[in-house]
Amino acid sequence: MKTVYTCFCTDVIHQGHLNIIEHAHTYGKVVIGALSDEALIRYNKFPTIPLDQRIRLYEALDGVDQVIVQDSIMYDEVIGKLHPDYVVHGDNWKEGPEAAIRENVKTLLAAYGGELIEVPYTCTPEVREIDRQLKEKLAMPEYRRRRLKQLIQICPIVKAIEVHSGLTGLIAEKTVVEHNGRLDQFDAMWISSLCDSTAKGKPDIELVDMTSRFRTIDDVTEVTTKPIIFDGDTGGMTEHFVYTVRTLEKMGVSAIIIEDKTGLKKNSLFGTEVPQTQDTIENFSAKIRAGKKAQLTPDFMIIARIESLILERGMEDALERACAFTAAGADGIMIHSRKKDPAEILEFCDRFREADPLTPIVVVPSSFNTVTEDELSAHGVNIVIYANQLTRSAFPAMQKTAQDILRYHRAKEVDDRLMPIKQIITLIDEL
Ligand code: SPV
Ligand code: MG
Repeated sequence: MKTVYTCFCTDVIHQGHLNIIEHAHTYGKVVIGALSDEALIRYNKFPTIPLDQRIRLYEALDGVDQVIVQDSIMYDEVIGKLHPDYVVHGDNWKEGPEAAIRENVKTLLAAYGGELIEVPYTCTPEVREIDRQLKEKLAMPEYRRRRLKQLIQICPIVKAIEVHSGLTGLIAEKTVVEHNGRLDQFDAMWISSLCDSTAKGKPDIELVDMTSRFRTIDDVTEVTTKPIIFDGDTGGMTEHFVYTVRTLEKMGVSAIIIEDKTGLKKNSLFGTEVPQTQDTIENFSAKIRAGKKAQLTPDFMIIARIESLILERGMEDALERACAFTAAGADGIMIHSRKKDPAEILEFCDRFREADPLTPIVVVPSSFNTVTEDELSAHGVNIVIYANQLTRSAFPAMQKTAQDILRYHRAKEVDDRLMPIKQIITLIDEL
């Protein structure tokens, strides 16, 4: 009896999967791989049901002889263990990042004479409708809100990228790359006060009001499913902050980060070059407590951001605040620095982790950008936020295009570096 292997990364079985099983069954004993949660996430497919339920779902299908877990999107381990005579897959993986998985399977099979069988991908209106419904479900506030806490449990480090519009939201939602045999994508989105304000041509001083910030969130949630971390600046007056928490929660936002500053807020990356006042531990703790009391679901997170290193108040002050804010109910601590060297951030993380092994730590490596995700994770960091890189890459590109059109009195000279017209008119999917 020959062994036929196929890997499933779905929560819903449709005709396409049944076709694959039927086809596989004609070759021998059918073994299905259930892709693990961590691998599914890296592959940009967030699981809506737990792994054990997915396994039971696959086991119940006619023609399936065995279900095993596949821990990685690449097949090295599973093929090494199982040595299937055949691997069956839909033929829709010949382009884009998935092509690397196909190459991986072909190489592994070739080493011992196994065979890859590709069946035509089923693209009926029913299959498309199921995919659409699944996506809509993930975008609903209840699902989206709780997703950040789920990711913190599953991922070694949660990666968030700044977004400030529907378009940047789509980049965060859809960008997947293959690099060194791994697929990767962003797990979450950061609605930065700096970039949200900059996109509106305003300074980052809490001038863009909450109603306008909420509109940005609406634009992003309309076209995405990934969880949102909202930059709440100082959180404003406690009496206002409690309403902000309720509204964000209702919108499906997963977390707000508020910084322990008071008075006119300036961007942290100015450091001590401009006057900035840190709030007292007592006042800021009271704000956190009020926010926690106001929230209605267990999913929403209030994360306290500590500005002691930015304002050069020292490591001891930062650690004292971290413990106090956690005791006041903060669901996470963000520690910020504007030094190029990550040393003080890593020292904070190590020392906070000695005192508190669990409370999630968030960092924003804009200045200390040499540090890698693996290093941060090894020091106990749970969330890394790439806070402004999309805006900082787009602005110089747009500015140069504007300058060159003025310089040459036509657009021909800039055309080579532009997205083709065909691509821009088809970039946004229609329903
Ligand atoms: C933001 O992105 O708005 C932030 C991070 O608050 S920073 O700009 O580094 O202060
Ligand atoms: Mg900010």
